This record gives sequence, C-alpha cells and structure tokens, in this order.
Amino acid sequence: MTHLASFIFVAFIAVSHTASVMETSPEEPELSNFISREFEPIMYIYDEGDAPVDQEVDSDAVDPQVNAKVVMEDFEVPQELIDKAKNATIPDDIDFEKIANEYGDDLKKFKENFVHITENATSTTSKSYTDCQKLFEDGKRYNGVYEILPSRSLNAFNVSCDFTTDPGYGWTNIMRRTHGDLFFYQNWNLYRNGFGGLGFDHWLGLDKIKYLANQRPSTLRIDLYDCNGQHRFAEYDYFALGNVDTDYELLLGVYSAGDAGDSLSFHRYQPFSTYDRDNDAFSGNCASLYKAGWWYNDCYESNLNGLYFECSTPPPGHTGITWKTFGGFSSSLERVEMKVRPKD
Ligand SMILES: [Ca+2]
Repeated sequence: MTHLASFIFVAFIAVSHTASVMETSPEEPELSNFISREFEPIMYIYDEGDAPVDQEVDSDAVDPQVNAKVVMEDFEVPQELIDKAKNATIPDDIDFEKIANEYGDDLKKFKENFVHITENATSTTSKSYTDCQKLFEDGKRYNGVYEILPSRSLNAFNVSCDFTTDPGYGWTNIMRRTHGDLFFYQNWNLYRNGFGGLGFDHWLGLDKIKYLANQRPSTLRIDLYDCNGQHRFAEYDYFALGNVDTDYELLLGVYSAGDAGDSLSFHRYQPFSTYDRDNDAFSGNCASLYKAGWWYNDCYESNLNGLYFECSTPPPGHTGITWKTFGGFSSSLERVEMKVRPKD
C-alpha cells in the first residue's frame, strides 16, 4: 500500500469536487453529486503558500505531494489507480466518471477504512493552532482534517475543519452524519473518546469537544439536511461542556441565528447519557429507547445521534435523527453536522 498514492487519489477527488463547485450550471452532474456526497469531507491539506482565498483552484498550482500524508488501515489502493496517480500531475487528465464507475466498491472501502489525513512536520504540526478558526486566520481554505492543540489540552489531536459552510469563519466539526455506515448507538466510552473517521462521519468525542469549546466562548452551529433537499441551520451563541464529573453537562446559550428552530434548548444543563450511563431526567433509559447518546432530558426534542435511516424508511419508535422543529419526530434527517467556532 502506498500512502502517498492514496493521498494523491484523495487530492484528485478533492480537486474534482472543488472544480465542480466552480461550475454554476443549474443541474449539477450526477458525478459531482456523487463526489460531493462521498468525498466532500475529504480534502487534502494545502500549504498556505499558494492557497487561493477565493476557493478557485488552479490545478497547475496543486501539488498533491506537498505537506501531507494519508493514514489508512487495511486498504489496498487499486494498482491501476496508483499508477495513474503516479503518472499524473494535473488532475484534469483523470476521468472521474470512469473511476467512480470502476472503483465504486473500492471507493466505499476506501471511505470505510479511511482514518485521517494529517499534515506532516513541515506544515501545521510545526505550529500550534487552537482550532479551525486559527487555521482560517492563517490562510487555510480547504476543508479537511487538521491537527489542533486547544489551549488546555495536553495533547494535539485531529479535527475536521469547515471553511465553506459560513464563509469567513473556520468551523471545527464535532459531529457529522451523512450515511448509515457509521453506527452511532455507542457506549459511554466511545462517546467520550470519539468514533468514526474524521474525513467521514464521526463523533469527535466529549473530551475533545470540551477542550475545543471551553477554551474560550464558543458558538455552536448545527446544519440539518432533510430528505427533500432542504438545508436549515441553528446557531447558539454559547456552547461548552461541563467537566467529566458533571458527565459533560450541556452548557448552552440562546438560539441566536438560523431557520431550523430551536430544538436544543430543551436539553440545556442536561448531562450526557448513553445506554450504559443513564443520566437523563426520565424514569426509563432514553438512550436505550431512542438509540443514541445525547444530553437527554425526559427525553428529547433533538436526537441528532439517532439511528440513520434511508429516506424511504420512516424511523420506528422515534429512533431517527431528529430535530423537532425541522422534520418532527416521525422523519429522520439525511445529513447533519455540528460545529463550533469562537464567539464573535
Ligand atoms: Ca433515566
């Protein structure tokens, strides 16, 4: 397995996606949708030296070998793809549709086994960024996985940065749901430590979320996408977590922006609960009933870590990915992201 080739492959996909964004045709081609859906979260790390600030990518300027490596487990990149990657220097000569057709299953495997992209010692690891906002201020513009060191954290860790959802900021993702592949009905330890791959669906982990959000006043943003293609969001003007001895109590400000409505204030000051750690305000076990970890009250108005259902499947027993004021209890959202940035 060649990490470099894997990385180059990721870079191709990233460039292709970015290029597709630049095209403003009214009907996005199916391949763009595929790449957007499958690979939007995977972006390569781009040295800020040439980083364009307006999202336009000059393919000639992209050197996928710069300052990055891909860490993967148990995945063999198809030899043909490696050869193609080695021989190609400009992503334009790659037939993405062909790759998507030929390597569909491998892409899926790639996705499932993808762990993370980290920058090497010549780029961000030689500096300390406390969050994605700092990376943004330092010129980073490509969504992807970066290393950060929050001010009170002893150890640096990787996060997924979002520089595009609300342009002008660097949002640090704390959770992403886009597929049913990653099971979110997990135990306390996993919710505490995090699970999933940062380039894909993931829960960052309560400890890391706490370090990230608590280092200074933070804004929480939640992006919600339903099965009809609607996108709404909710912002809260303060977000932090209580210490571990409060079981990461949700310290939440007020609903301050958005069009999704407020379905999180109901959970304010609630400790986090999982099926094996019932901290909720209900006589039963909300986490077991609704198949997630969350700051359950008695039980919920939002259940964003709920089970993933394909759009055609109504979630049984209110177990889906739910935001009461957008979609209600009887449907499950198709895609969700939770992210934070320093408060203005
Ligand atoms: Ca209970």
